[in-house]
Amino acid sequence: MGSRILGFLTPILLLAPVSGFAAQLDPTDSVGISFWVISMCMVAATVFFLMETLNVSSKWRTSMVVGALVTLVAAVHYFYMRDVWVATGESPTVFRYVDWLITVPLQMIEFYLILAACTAISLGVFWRLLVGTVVMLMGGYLGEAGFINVTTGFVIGMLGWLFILYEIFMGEAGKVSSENAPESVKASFNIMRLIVTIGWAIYPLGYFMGYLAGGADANTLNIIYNVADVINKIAFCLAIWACATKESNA
Ligand SMILES: *C/C=C(C)/C=C/C=C(C)/C=C/C1=C(C)CCCC1(C)C
Repeated sequence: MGSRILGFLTPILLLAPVSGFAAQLDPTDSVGISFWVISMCMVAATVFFLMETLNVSSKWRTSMVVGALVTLVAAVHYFYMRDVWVATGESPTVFRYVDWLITVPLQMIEFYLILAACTAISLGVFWRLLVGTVVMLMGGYLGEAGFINVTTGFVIGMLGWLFILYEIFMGEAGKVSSENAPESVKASFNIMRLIVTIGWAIYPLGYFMGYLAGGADANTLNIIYNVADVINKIAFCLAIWACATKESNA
């Protein structure tokens, strides 16, 4: 099983960096370097989560595999975004949003999956979190790409985010976690929603600084988004790994 996964994964992981070797990375380009370093973190995290899938009991495997997909999809986007940045010096906004549109819903599914692995929960949790995510990201994208007014985009994005926060603190997901989940799952759920509250706040702050408060330069905005991504993806999935491992050994 383990060797089958690795045999399948290795070519993908090798192809991704190779496909991104087109432009020369300047050693003084700190934004370019941050894209590079984060690509490596995402690859390492992917291998880790996939291998750890073998150590958890079967009902926790889906959560672990979805976590690995988050970092895998992000790794491939980071290779490509680095290349866009190095070749053009411009922000890879479209690819950032394509990445978010795939990875953020996958992360939201995790709230549903970790609760479903240990207790009864309705599919409504999954759908509400998905709707909140799509509204949040579409608002942000339409604003950043210039299709709608930047302030309108910001407001729509904030409403989507608040809707997600409501669901995980006061809605069904929050209630089921605090009332029915075992301690280790509750602890991970709390860390994950802290990430969604504090870690995620970095993005609207970046958007606000970049487009509304007179403008941050592309360097700053990309560094902010990059640092946020590495924490919000890898630490988020590590929280899932922590409860999956604990519950499997219990
Ligand atoms: C791995 C990538 C993640 C976790 C990306 C998360 C992105 C956000 C939480 C973006 C939020 C935004 C708002 C809340 C309002 C303004 C527009 C956005 C899209 C930057």
